[in-house]
Amino acid sequence: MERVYIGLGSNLADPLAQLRSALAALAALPQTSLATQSSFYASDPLGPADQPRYVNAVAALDTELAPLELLDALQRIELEQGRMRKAERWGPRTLDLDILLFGEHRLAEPRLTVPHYHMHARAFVLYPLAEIAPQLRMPDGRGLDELLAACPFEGLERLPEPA
Ligand code: PH2
Ligand code: MG
Ligand code: MG
Repeated sequence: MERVYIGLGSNLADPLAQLRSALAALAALPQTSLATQSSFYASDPLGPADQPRYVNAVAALDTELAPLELLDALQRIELEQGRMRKAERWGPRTLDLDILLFGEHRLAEPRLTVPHYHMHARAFVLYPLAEIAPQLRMPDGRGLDELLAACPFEGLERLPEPA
C-alpha cells in the first residue's frame, strides 16, 4: 500500500463540478481509497495568460495499484470528463490529474516522472498539499515548509465552498 498525492486542476466547463466529479471517481478506483482532500483553490493560469483561471486541489490516496496502473486510471478519468489532448502546452483543460508523489519513489519512465516536475515551485500544488500533509518530505529530503518559504501564495485564492 502506498500513499499517493494527486494534483487536480480544471479551467473549463464548470471547474468546481469537474473537481467534485473527479474526486468521486478517485474514491471509486479499485484497490484504492481516498484518504483526504484539500480545499479548492482558484489560481491564475500558469502558461498562456489568455485562458480562464483554474480551480486546483490535492487529494491523498492509498493504493495497491502500480504507478502505471494508476496513471492509466487517471487518464481514463480525464478522458471520461472530456479531456482533449491539444498541441498547446499548458493550455486550458476540463480536467488534469497529475501524480505528484508516489510513496517515497522516484520514477523516470517515458510516461511518468515522479515527483511531478515543477511541483516544488507551484503555489497551486504546494499550498493545497500543505493543507493535508504539512509534515511531508520530498524523496530528496526537502521539507514542504522549505519549498513553501520559496513560493509565494500570490495568485491563489482559497475558496470558501466546502470541497
Ligand atoms: N495546469 C497546467 C497549466 N497551467 N495553471 C494553474 N493555475 N493551475 C493548473 O493546474 C495548471 C496551470 C497544465 O497542467
Ligand atoms: Mg498539470
Ligand atoms: Mg497532467
